[in-house]
Amino acid sequence: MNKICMGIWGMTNLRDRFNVNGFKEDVSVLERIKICGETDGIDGIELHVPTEIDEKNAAEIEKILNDYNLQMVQLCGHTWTEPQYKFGALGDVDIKIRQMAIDRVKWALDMGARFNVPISVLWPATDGNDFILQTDYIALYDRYVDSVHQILDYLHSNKYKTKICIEPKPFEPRSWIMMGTTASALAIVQEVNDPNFGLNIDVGHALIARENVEDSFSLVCRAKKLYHTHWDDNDMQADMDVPPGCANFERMVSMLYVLDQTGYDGWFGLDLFPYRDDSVDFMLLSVENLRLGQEVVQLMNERGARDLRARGTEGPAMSRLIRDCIMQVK
Ligand SMILES: [Mn+2]
Repeated sequence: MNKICMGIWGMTNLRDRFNVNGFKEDVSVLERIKICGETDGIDGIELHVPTEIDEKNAAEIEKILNDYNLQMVQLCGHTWTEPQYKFGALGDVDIKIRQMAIDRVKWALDMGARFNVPISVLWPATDGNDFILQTDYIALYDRYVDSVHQILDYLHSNKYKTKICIEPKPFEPRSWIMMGTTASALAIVQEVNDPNFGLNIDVGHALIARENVEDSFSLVCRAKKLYHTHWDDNDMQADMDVPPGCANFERMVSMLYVLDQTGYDGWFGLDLFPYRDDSVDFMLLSVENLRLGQEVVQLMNERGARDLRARGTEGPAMSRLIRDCIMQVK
């Protein structure tokens, strides 16, 4: 069964632009990791260099991970929270800023190797545009791909096993972010064509891009490039990062169905932002919903979903099957 891990960035006081103080209290990084360890169903964590881990606290984090038998699953170089990255990072026009971003990702790979981290995400948060014709996208893609090649050269020269994953998101913090959809990220992944370079589909990002998520998961799995997943949900208006299944339970089942069909054996990462609510409750609800969804898929398989679907004509019958399986496993 796919293991579940939690992004610790969402487990503290969270600010938004209308309340820069947040509604909660800050929780230290070490405390957040302990809380993950104490939460049923959570087997790993995800975090950023250097905002959540650096050389100063790495030994303490290592001890907590061992104490709670937690795995560090994803370690990401933070390249969007400092002034130099306001107009871009791995794709920035300024070669010095681009180099800083590359070095930041290399730092995440070095630190990740110490923890045998399987995944490192690249999120092109600020590589994009706010104004019409502000950014030359052709040049941006050239620079970004060049940075990716430098990172992969470093990875291979150090014999790191980490898989680097692009995580597409259409907008926020920029009006538009480059490679904003699953298919456009896959185009770049296939251009680069490296076994250690693939995708992390963040379900909420695909939903605000109004993607047909069954199609997106199928496309990436068909290309054998789905290396990681981020689960969360929203009403397809904004990336609210509520627990998976809260807004689109049947859609969640459809994605789990495709992952079962294609044999995805990677992690389910939780990328949650409980601005107002309890982060443990968010994690528990996520675990409940994902496991319930997987049970629904198993029951659907037992009841002939694959044959029904292969016909391509059985819409109402499939809808009844999904409904009945959801009702039965509850
Ligand atoms: Mn994410």
